[in-house]
Amino acid sequence: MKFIHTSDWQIGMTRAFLSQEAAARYSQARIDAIRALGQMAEEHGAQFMVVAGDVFESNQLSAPTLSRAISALNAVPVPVFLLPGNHDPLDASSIFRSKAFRDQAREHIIVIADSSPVAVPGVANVEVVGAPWFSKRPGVDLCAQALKALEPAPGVTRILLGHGQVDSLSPDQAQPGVVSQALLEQALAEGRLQYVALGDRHSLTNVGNSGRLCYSGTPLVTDFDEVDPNKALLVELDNDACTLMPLTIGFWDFQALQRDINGVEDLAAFAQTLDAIRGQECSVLKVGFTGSINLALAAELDALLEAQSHVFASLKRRERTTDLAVIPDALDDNAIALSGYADATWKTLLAQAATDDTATDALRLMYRLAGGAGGNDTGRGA
Ligand SMILES: [Mn+2]
Repeated sequence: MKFIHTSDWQIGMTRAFLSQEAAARYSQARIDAIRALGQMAEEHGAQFMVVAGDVFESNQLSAPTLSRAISALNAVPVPVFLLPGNHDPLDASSIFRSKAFRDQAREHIIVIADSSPVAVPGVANVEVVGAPWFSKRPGVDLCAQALKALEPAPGVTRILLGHGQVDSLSPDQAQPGVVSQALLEQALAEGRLQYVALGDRHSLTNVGNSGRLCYSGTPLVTDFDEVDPNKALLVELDNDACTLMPLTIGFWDFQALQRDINGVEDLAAFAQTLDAIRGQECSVLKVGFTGSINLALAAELDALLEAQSHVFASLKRRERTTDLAVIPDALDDNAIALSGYADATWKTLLAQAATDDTATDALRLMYRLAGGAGGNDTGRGA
């Protein structure tokens, strides 16, 4: 028996660092991921799919986004179990209870509304047991609660669908909703469950040593700190064996880089790094710079970032980790020809630059405006 374990689709998620154009493509990519998952199910002979929470970014989604997501869901050729998570809890305003959802979602889209076992349509002796979130802050371990109420069913393969951080990985174990890893492992060892499909961590994570307790991670990257995003898991349960196969779904990439720039070679190497990135239009970069450069190089760096920012989905300077000293030198003086008032201003600013960052910024601007080496609008190759 095979199925696909996925989670954290976060349909409708927006990211502030994306331009309007990139944001539209990113939103569409989240919906395309649903279609890709459906294709994977077909390709690998998976009989159903479980989505372990945070299907939607929130319970308030625009009508077009919701309709497009449901349309993609409807096209998945196998039954799909949706678990409400912390982003889309099954509360009074739940998106799963909305008229739009109920009207449009087809019968094979199954929302887990409580923890009673649900038979998988068309698959004999397989049940999904879910631990849905009913609010954004549960007061108990919902997985433990679902297990407690579970009657034994010999001969039935059971998959628990849960959402939240397990205690062994949680930064805050005092949170009442934290999931007990030991209880889940015990249920697996006793044969009460055959697999636990978790959501909430956006990185693919195998928890503990059972080989049956996993976070699938998000099928499309959502943040810079995710270790193994863009994945889903193909799970095969066969008698006593559980085989996991990671599937690559999304192809967006978020990277935080750090660069030390002290001369033209460093800048050239950085430009090469940018050039070598594949799928630039789906790549989000934030770059922190350290080092010490003159005005000419600062102008070239500005120009490079500006030109490349049109190619990437997002390319931004990471202010928090940037500590780049711009120190005007003799080369800068020689590179531009100023006279009269401009020259006097330049010299005044130069004198202040050692102790005043604003003076340095003004010098950078003057340098660019005066067309100093490479300081025209396109910069490189000038
Ligand atoms: Mn999530």
